[in-house]
Amino acid sequence: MSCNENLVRVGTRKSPLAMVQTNTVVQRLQDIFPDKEFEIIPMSTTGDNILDTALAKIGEKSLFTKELELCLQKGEVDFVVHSFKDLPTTLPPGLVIGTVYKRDDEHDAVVMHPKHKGKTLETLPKGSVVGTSSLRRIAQLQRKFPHLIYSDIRGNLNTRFKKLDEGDKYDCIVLAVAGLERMGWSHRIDQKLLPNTCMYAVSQGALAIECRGNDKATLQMLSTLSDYESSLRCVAERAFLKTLEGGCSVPVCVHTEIWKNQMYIRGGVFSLDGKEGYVDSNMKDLPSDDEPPRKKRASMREDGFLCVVPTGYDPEAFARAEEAGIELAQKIIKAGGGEMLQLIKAKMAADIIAEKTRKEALRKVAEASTVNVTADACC
Ligand code: DPM
Repeated sequence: MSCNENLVRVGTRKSPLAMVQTNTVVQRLQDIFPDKEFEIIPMSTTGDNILDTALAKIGEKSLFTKELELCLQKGEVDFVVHSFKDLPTTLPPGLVIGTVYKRDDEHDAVVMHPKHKGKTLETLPKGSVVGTSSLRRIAQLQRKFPHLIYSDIRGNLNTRFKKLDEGDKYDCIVLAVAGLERMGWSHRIDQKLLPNTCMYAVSQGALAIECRGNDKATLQMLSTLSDYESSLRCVAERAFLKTLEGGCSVPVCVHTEIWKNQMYIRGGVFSLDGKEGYVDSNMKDLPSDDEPPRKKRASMREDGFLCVVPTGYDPEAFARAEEAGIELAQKIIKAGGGEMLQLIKAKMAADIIAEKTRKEALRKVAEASTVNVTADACC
């Protein structure tokens, strides 16, 4: 905490989408706590700086979050606002998700090049190019739309729109509806992809607010924003991902709903070429008021509920959501997904090493040519 008791410092990425998200959260808090003063501190992250490499080949889990988390651990900021889907399932020691902010539309959407306005993935001509660097989207869409070509696209949302509209490389791009809506670009959505076509990413559309686990004042302030259904769905989805991935990014997709008092989760994992895949579902009763009295759960594990603090809610509901996700992952692993995941992890590790070797070679070539230039200049 700073010397000014009323000052709250908020960390965020610098990208326009991250700034919009952080401003929304800060505005809500400012309305609830008019005496507080909020200072927003924007930062660049590794993911923002490396633009020439596909995300999966960078080989770093906390691409969009590491620098922000360091500031949080050092006490330079009081909380950080993240797109929840960019946050790894394991947090650094001492950090927690103080609040899951109400989830926006969790689906993906197709944005067409202006020349294809009104078309859908079904009606795009054969050989049209779909821009996305999400292995999850490629794996699912390739199966449904084998007549299309899938090509990597990087950069923030603004850059991607520019690449789509001003070039002739891409016929359409696929993006999260939530990001498009927050940026005021809903009018560019040509097709929304529902889970029967393309299941979404774990915690897509939700915002996570991360803070220090021992910072009671911040936790209390953040608890005013938390959303029960969004929290439970994200806990179930993240438990599913964590059980599957074991420390490596793999193409995983999900679909969750809470009906009456039941948690429903469907999810899948795909091979990198999208040819092999395992999809299954699970249901779990959530605690209800008329339930017979039960024993309290034994003490909470350090990373219980995927580091989401259940402030104000029944922790039993969080525990059951977590179990729903873990059980689904175990079903999929047992059905054969486990072996496929081992292969994916080996392939990804090899790709990461190859990419590092390529960059190192390029660096050496660049170094050698600088040396030559200097030598020439001497002569
Ligand atoms: C992650 C993925 C992407 C982002 C992978 C995935 C998309 C990468 C790409 C984990 N993070 O979804 O399978 O399209 O090349 C990201 C976006 C948002 C948060 C943008 C987007 C905004 C929506 C939200 C990037 N992270 O997916 O269009 O709050 O969920």
